[in-house]
Amino acid sequence: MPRLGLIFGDQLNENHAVLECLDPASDTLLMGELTDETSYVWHHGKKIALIFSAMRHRAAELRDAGWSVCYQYFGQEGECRSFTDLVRQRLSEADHDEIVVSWPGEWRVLDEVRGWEATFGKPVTVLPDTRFVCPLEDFERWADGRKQLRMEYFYRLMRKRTGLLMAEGKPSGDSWNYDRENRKAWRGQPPAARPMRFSPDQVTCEVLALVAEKIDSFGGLEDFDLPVTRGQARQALAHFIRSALPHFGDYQDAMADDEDWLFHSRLSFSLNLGLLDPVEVCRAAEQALEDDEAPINAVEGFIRQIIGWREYVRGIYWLKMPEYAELNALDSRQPLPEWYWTGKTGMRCMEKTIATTQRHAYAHHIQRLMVTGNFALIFGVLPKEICEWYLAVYADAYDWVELPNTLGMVMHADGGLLGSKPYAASGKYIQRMGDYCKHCRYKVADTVGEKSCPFNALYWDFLDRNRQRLEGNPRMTMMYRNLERMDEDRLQAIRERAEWIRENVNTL
Ligand code: FAD
Ligand code: DLZ
Ligand code: SF4
Repeated sequence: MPRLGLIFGDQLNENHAVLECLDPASDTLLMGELTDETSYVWHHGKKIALIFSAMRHRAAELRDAGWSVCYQYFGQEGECRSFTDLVRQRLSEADHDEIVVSWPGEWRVLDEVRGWEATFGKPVTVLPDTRFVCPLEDFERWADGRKQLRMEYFYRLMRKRTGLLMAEGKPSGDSWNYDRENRKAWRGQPPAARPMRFSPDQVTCEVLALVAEKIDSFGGLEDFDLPVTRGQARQALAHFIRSALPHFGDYQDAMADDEDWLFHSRLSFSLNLGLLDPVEVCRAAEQALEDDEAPINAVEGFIRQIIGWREYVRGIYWLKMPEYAELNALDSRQPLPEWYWTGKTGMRCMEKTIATTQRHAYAHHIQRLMVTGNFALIFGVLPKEICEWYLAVYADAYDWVELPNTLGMVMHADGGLLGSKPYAASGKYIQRMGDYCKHCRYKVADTVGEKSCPFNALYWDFLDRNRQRLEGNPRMTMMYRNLERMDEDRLQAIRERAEWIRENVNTL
């Protein structure tokens, strides 16, 4: 009897395990645009449009390749809200003796899939998710018995496994990591790279109209320009390698008031939909090094983000879920300030980062980490609320990658499992790495007083409040030494300013 293969909307990869296991001559593929998936957070409209358009294009490609694809359009007749409803509906129309999926990108969905044998009385096979370099069992084996998990050591293993930037068993250039060279501020030169833009075709125009009309979503839909097929994603990759990679390393940590992308790749959208393969992306960067088109600090830095951080956060997610989502090691309890959703704040760095987010469903890593993330950390936002925000507003956001980055890397709510120290910083860091402060109503040089930069008092207050938890961390010794030098009157004034900010945060 024929089998049923469910393709999740973010698993559009050509090497999908279900496609390798099923037979187009006898089996059916199932895909669906589902109300529950569009509403479990208040997603950005461009994120939903991207996923729907990419799904529709992929379904057409699969049909062209000879597959029978059963595709549920959003709002199509029938009460089909969830993946479970989708499978139930299909089984009511045709008989299948087995359901086959690939490991989903969210624990929530895996939990749902695990109930299907009982619900439908059919065997359910969960195949590996082939969008990643490191199988989950290998990550578990690597993590097993280690006192401390550190990305750097995992990354070296991935370098050896893939052979990327390796020469005769040694790292190319004799160093594993060139991060020290990647911390320049950007002062307008070289000109920022322009990402490749794709005009919406008819399919994308239809989903944009659908989202505008039928789905309550965050952010704007104007100027949608994202790649929605593998062909377009490959063009975007080639464009990035040519135009931005050479400077990616130097300005990786930079921020700029009037530049949304700088030298970032904007490839996370396509990588996380399976339109690009991580190793293919890294090989393209490696080739640029071999061709003398990009320096090693850029190429190594870029590859580290993909086979290092991206694989590492996914490994941590599956190693620790579902308990991970509940952690709150710093006991952060503040509600998320309202202007995270509206962008209406006088703090220029926040206003600009949120405006970029509203416009593009994108902000680059340093904006996510050191602006919106840093504020949430030092202000003490409840992890659940800030995680929900990040999961909603970015078009590359899925639980496997958003949660460890937000809860672990930004909020330190896992007590240091993912990263060795919280990335807490005052306004001085934001000033050093960009030019927002020049345009801000607050004074970055001041720590107390009505006009003082809110990041400053919150930063010292964060260190003070978390002294017991963080003081012993060797990577924070300098920070605590500076706090120690502060006299009690000054510290008291800072505490009062921080308290005022907490009580009046929505007016900032
Ligand atoms: P580039 O700067 O060009 O980097 C190249 C690639 O490296 C990215 O496309 C991405 O695939 C990978 N990468 C870089 N850093 C990370 C990282 N920390 N974790 C995983 N992959 C990484 N990334 C997501 O893909 N989805 C998310 O939901 C997401 N949420 C984040 C939340 C917070 C609080 C923070 C601090 C980071 C988050 N990131 C997330 C990581 C990173 O910010 C984005 O991957 C990156 O900004 C995407 O833009 P880009 O493609 O231009 O990246
Ligand atoms: C994020 C998302 C959205 C908005 N919509 C859909 C959808 O309609 N259909 C679908 O199959 N997937 C969607 N997704 C992605 C899922 O939420 C989920 O992250 C993955 O399918 C799990 O791999
Ligand atoms: Fe941000 Fe403070 Fe600088 Fe204003 S002064 S842009 S709030 S860091």
